[in-house]
Parts: sequence; C-alpha cells; structure tokens
Amino acid sequence: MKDSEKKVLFDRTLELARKGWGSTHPNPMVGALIVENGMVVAEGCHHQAGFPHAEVEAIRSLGRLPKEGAAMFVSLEPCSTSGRTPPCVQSILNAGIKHVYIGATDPNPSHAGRGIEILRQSGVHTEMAPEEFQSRATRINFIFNHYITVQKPLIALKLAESSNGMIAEHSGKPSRVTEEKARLNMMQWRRLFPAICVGSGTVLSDNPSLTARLPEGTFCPIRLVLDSRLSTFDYANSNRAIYSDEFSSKTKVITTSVGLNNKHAVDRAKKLGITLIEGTKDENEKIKLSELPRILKELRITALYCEGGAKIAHSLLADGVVRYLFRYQSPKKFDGPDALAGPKLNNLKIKDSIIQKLGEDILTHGFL
Ligand code: AOF
Ligand code: ZN
Repeated sequence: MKDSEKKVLFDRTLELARKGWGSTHPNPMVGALIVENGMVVAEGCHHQAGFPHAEVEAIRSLGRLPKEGAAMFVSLEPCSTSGRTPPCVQSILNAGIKHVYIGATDPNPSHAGRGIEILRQSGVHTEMAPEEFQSRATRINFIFNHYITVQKPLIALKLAESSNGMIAEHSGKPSRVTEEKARLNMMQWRRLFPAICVGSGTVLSDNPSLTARLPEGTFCPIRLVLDSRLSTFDYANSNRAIYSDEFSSKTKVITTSVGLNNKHAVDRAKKLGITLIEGTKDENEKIKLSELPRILKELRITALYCEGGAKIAHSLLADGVVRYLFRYQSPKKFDGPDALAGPKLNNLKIKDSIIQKLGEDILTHGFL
C-alpha cells in the first residue's frame, strides 16, 4: 500500500473517532476500519464507555470474517486487557486479521505498547502511523491521556480577552469579546468536556445556560457552580437558567459551610432539586480551589472546562490547578473606564500549543 493511501485511511480513522466527541468519557475516542484489496469494507468507532471498542464495532459491522490479507487501521493501539469490554487484540486475532496499522500508542499504563507486542508475537504485521499523524491521534484524546497517566482530572481554563487584555467591556455586564466562529469553537469544547464550571458572579451577572448549542443539537455537560455563600439562590435571583431549565438535574453547586448555614438558600436549592456539595473554605471564606481535583474525582469527572468569572480565573491560576488553557484573543480594544482586566497570560508557557484563526479571533490552546 502506498503511503498516500495509508494517509487517507489513517485520516479516516480520526474522522470516525470524532463521532464519539464528548461521549466516550472516561474512555478515549477511537476509530477503526477494515480494508480488503484496497477498499474500505467496514468502519467503527467507540461511542461510549461500556460499549464495544472501535475495532469490535468495525469487525461486527462487516458481518462476516475479513478476507485473507485484510488490514485494520485503528487510531489507537488495540487494548490487551479486559475492562468494561473484552480485549480488542483477541477480537482482531479471532477475526484472522494479519495487518494492523496503528495511529498512536495507548498511554493507559495497562496497555502502553502491550497490545502491539501481543499482535506482533502472534504473527500479525503491525505498523505505526507517521509521526505527524501519531501526534494528532494522541492530541485528540488529551483529556483521556491526562487522566489515565496522572490519575487526576484535567482542569482547563477558557479566557477570551480583548487586544489590551480585558475580559469584559463593562465590568459586571455580559460583553461580546469574540465573534461567531470563536463562539462556535467554544461550543465544541463545551461538548467535549464532561463538565463545565463558572463562579457565582457569572451566574448572577450573565445568567448563562452553559449548554453546548451546536448545529447537530443542544447538549448539556455537568454544570458546576462555585458559590461559597449560595448567593445564586437569593430570592431576587430566583430564575437562574441553570437551576430551572430542562437540564437542571445536571447542575451541582460547590459551596462551603457558610453557604450551608444559609438556610433560605439551602431550602431553595432543595426545592429546585439542585445538589449542593460542601468544599473546604479558605482563609477568606471562599472555596479552597486546590481541592477541586479531589471533588471532581469523587464525582467521577475526568475533566473540567472553567469558563467565566475574572475572580475564578485569577484564583484557579493562582492556586496552580489549571493544567490546560484556551486563550481566545480578539482584535477589539476595550479601553473604557469600567473595562475588566483578565489575568496576565503572557508569562504562561503553553506546551505544544495549537494556534487556530477563527474569523477575526485567535485561539491558542495547550497544556500549561
Ligand atoms: C481500544 N479501542 O475503541 C477504546 C480503547 O473499560 P473498557 O473495556 O472500555 O477499556 C477502556 C480502556 O481501553 C481505556 O482506558 C483505553 O486504554 C482503551 N480504549 N481501546 O482498543 C477503543 N476506546
Ligand atoms: Zn479495545
């Protein structure tokens, strides 16, 4: 097979993997296909944890045994242990596939190269994708890679700033920093992350919905509000969208003992069916953000997309819990007297950053 043909097939595995965008947590997105005589005869992807893996989906969708000489292309190394599902390596061997082209190794310490080794020892020809593809196939699963290797949730911060570093034109009021393309891009990240987080100030001033509104439909991640005093449950603020919309069961509020002593607010939260989670308070009676990874782990959340709130952004960065940054930069200048400054980001080192032009705005994202 020519390199150019392999490239097309590898690219297709990533397209297939993306079908699981946001729905495979805590598992990675994976795509696989089967080729016979240069023709793709079956495809599959991993849809959801507990459901069959991509390789098994592809073999099943073929509905018969692959022909002699058939090859499989898969975006991630086939797994070699039994988890929620049986090992893919065994399914590949059972199907009699003798050529396996692999997009990237699986960073899961129980797999990491083991699947490739087993296939090789069983007489299967294995071949890794070119370096450039390997890095793309690895990057798409940055949430999974982080969680499986560090065993800690990935906390990401999103900030949109004007050319002079302001995150709002008028402090306390919602303002349009970025334009349409950047907004659609943010919606895609909301769709990818299993959970999203804002501070009480954002809930009070913007009344956000925190849903991912995409052309293919509206999706709601788990919505976490950081509200040390439960001020978002004041009567004056009764109709907050996230507490009363169709996805309200996905909203949880992290508070402190101060909030839990606010009987009024606790009663209202109960009536609205909103779960309250007690976090430790710091010396300023705010939620101790360094505890966020522990709370997320207890909630079985592998990654958090933090949006909104200058204070939250400052504190998350100051507490050193942010591991991934999404920085949107607009060419607009907010130089009015009540413009709100964001945290200084220029000194932060973003590793292997990805830079995307989104209309007039620019997104830079990567690990800190
Ligand atoms: C694959 N193909 O499509 C995926 C893989 O609990 P399980 O059985 O779903 O296994 C989860 C692990 O399998 C996960 O941590 C990752 O290492 C790998 N994911 N492997 O061969 C797939 N989703
Ligand atoms: Zn598998």
